[in-house]
Amino acid sequence: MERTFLMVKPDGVARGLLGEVLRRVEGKGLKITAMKMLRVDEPLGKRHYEEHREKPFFPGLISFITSGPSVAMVVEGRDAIKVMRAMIGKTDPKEASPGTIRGDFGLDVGKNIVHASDSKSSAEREMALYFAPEELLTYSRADEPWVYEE
Ligand code: IDP
Ligand code: MG
Repeated sequence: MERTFLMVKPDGVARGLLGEVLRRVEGKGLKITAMKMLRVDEPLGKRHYEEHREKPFFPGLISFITSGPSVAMVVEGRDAIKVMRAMIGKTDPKEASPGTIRGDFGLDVGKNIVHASDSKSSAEREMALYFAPEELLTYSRADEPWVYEE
């Protein structure tokens, strides 16, 4: 099993898309093993997006991510990183396929609703930014035998 970090960003929360995102994650068979609502502050936002520090959109990205509450999650399942990236769709919602979260609900790259880790190393880094190890819970979903072949 693999873990990834997923966040519904301030636009997703403000637009009432939290339930929609959770429904898709749960429906896929993925397991939410940690979740919290928080308002990302500037230091945390800058650490989260540190790889983009030199990009022209960085200041706008930081003011957006700190503009209201977000919901941070750890999502677990087989190939969770790749699966979750496929479910959110391309960064620019105009290019994201219909059926993906960004493709179904977004129009602008600066308001693309969700974040999901793009690799094992970013997943580890991002989970640690938002959650203490003891906040990651272990439990079984009743449908696991019907989601996985073995
Ligand atoms: P990702 O969220 O699909 O991993 P990244 O390239 O890592 O995409 O960019 C991080 C976030 O920065 C994007 O989700 C988006 O909110 C924002 N962003 C990326 N490129 C642009 C841009 O060209 N203009 C404005 N915002 C951008
Ligand atoms: Mg990224």
